[in-house]
Amino acid sequence: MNKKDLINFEEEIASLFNKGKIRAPVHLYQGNEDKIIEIFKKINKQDWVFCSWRSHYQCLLKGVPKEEVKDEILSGRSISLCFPEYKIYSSALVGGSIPIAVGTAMSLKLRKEKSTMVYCFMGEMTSETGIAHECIKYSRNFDLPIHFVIEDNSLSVCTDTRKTWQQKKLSFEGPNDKFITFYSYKSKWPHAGAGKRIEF
Ligand SMILES: Cc1ncc(C[n+]2csc(CCOP(=O)(O)OP(=O)(O)O)c2C)c(N)n1
Repeated sequence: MNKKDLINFEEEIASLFNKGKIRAPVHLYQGNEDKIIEIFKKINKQDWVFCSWRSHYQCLLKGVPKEEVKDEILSGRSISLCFPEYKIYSSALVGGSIPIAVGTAMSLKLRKEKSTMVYCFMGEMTSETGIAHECIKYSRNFDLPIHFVIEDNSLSVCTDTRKTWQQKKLSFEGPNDKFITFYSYKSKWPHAGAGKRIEF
């Protein structure tokens, strides 16, 4: 899957959604293709990937066939795409997948499965929650095989995350390290929907 394939996939889903063919929420990506492709260069087949409500790109880059991802979206499951056979899991709850990702990393460490990593994606508002702070602190202190990817589109639905917290620089913004990748992007899509039928 290259940049063009990713963009075309989301455009097709947007058009199906706007035509009323998808009768459940969709959360689309746009503008972060180069960054997410770069991250996935390090993610191997045996690694686990945990996501939120916006996960089409992760599923495609983890190797789930395009048609399988599309079928699940058409069935109304875009918001919580799970493909256990491809080791990818999503939750529509803010913070919902983070402790599960940490538990998976703990299990890998206890079982000494050294060749497998966990990657946990979240938005920048999610990264400011208590659950994210605790999970990241625990993972660092116990040196778990997990890497957190924080994707900053500057908004929590329609609210400015930095204004909400009176914080010019967010908690995990800064130099990336062994445990954190923080990157910023700007999308053309609304938080949910595709700009016509239902959006917010
Ligand atoms: C427990 C819970 N509370 C509230 C929501 C509603 N909600 C969905 S996305 C979101 C904002 C998340 O912002 P961010 O983490 O920055 O992710 P983004 O969608 O901007 O990538 C909220 C509050 C939810 N899904 N789960």
